[in-house]
Amino acid sequence: MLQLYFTAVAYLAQLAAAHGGALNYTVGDTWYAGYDPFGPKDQDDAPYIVQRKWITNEPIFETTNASLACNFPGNPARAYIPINAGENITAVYNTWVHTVGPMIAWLTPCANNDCSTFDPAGAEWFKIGQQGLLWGTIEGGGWFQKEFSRWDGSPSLWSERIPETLRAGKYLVRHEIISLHSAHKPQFYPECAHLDVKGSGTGFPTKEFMAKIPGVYSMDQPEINIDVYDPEISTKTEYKIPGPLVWTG
Ligand SMILES: *[C@@H]1O[C@H](CO)[C@@H](O)[C@H](O)[C@H]1NC(C)=O
Ligand SMILES: *[C@@H]1O[C@H](CO)[C@@H](O)[C@H](O)[C@H]1NC(C)=O
Ligand SMILES: *[C@@H]1O[C@H](CO)[C@@H](O)[C@H](O)[C@H]1NC(C)=O
Ligand SMILES: [Cu+2]
Repeated sequence: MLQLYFTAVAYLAQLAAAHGGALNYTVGDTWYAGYDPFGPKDQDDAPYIVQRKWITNEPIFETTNASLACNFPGNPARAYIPINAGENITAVYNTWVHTVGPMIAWLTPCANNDCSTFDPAGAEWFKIGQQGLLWGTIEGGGWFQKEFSRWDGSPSLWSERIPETLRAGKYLVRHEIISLHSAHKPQFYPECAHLDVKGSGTGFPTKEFMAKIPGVYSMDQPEINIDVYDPEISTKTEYKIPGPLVWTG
């Protein structure tokens, strides 16, 4: 009983912190370990962790923050997720608590084909998939962000396909949730992992699909600097996800 009590309290404390992020990844039936922001320090050198280091699950509030790329501090991982072009990468979350706003998956190629030395500052990213308002209105409708969460701590899954024609190489994949429940105070939750994309494709997106992060968002964009409770906005049934078009290969 006492044990249960403490577990419940710890769980509620975690909920009260009310944030989160991508914790693990899967490709098919294979699991890959993310960096646990509340886990032990020895993760930093762990040869099996595929995700860049992040040390708090607080959101990033500034569209200009350098940590918008790969969270804070964003140190490189040691491992890569092997994946064939055309396969799905699934990001695993748990108890995601926010309900309003889009989710976008991005890639950028690592310079010199080496993500362990790659600094994403100034990198050009492209979208491989995005999820927004599935049904209903902006304020109360079914955003993917709300619908994908299992709410009970069991894995909540978000899958996007690596474009089949994408040329092979090492890439960062960036999973981003943008939460818009605070008026005019967008919250960004990005995490990055290292990918080793295999395949015989030669495709690569052209310039109009590319964006810099930070850079792609600003408080001048009505989709970012938004009050979802404003009656002019709350009842709309469409939300345009900001940024370039998704590149599907
Ligand atoms: C993520 O993987 C770790 C082990 O690496 C595991 O302890 C944890 O439960 C996993 N998280 C989810 C949400 O599946
Ligand atoms: C950027 O975000 C990080 C992580 O949330 C935060 O610690 C830092 O203060 C922010 N930097 C700026 C310049 O706002
Ligand atoms: C792969 O991801 C796409 C895009 O989200 C989705 O439509 C499809 O159902 C996924 N396939 C599997 C097998 O998960
Ligand atoms: Cu939160």
